Amino acid sequence: MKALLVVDVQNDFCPGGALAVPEGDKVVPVINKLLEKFSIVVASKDWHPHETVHFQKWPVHCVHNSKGAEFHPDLNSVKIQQVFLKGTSNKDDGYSAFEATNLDLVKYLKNKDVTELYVVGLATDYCVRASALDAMQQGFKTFVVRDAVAAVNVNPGDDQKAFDDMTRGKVVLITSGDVK
Ligand code: VGL
Ligand code: ZN
Repeated sequence: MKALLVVDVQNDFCPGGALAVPEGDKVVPVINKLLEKFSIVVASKDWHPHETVHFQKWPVHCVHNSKGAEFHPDLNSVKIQQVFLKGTSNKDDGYSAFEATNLDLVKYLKNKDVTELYVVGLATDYCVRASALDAMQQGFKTFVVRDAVAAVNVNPGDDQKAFDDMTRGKVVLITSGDVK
């Protein structure tokens, strides 16, 4: 079975949000089209407490239960079968969806006989990268859909660095047209 993992398509990571990814909202229509091609769809949410060491590196964003932590309003979120909450501790960043604390993502996917994971969303250079590398480590054949991700790019070229890291980690980079 294949599954789609939608990473952190939340208001705070989109233009106008507290930690906006340039053109972060451009991934939304691409993801909405991809949603139709999967029978198993899960999503992660960055879901921080009010105070966390994470906010020493980043502006305050995606505080649990806030407007900024909601999915982008145009994301077809009715297709999402389970949400995984991460970054919930006040002691670490929790970038990877596999660090979710409400449910175990590996167990959830393996229970549904998922062997191939397609990763999309925000941000390429943090949570997408960390989630894709963890997925490979956990034994999933892992794909990242290049036109369905966008990067923060704190430093120019961070997106390319992330793609290089993922390729080195045996993650396969594809475009949305490649998904059957
Ligand atoms: C993320 C920076 C801080 C992400 C989360 O979702 O990629 N980036 N927190
Ligand atoms: Zn965060």
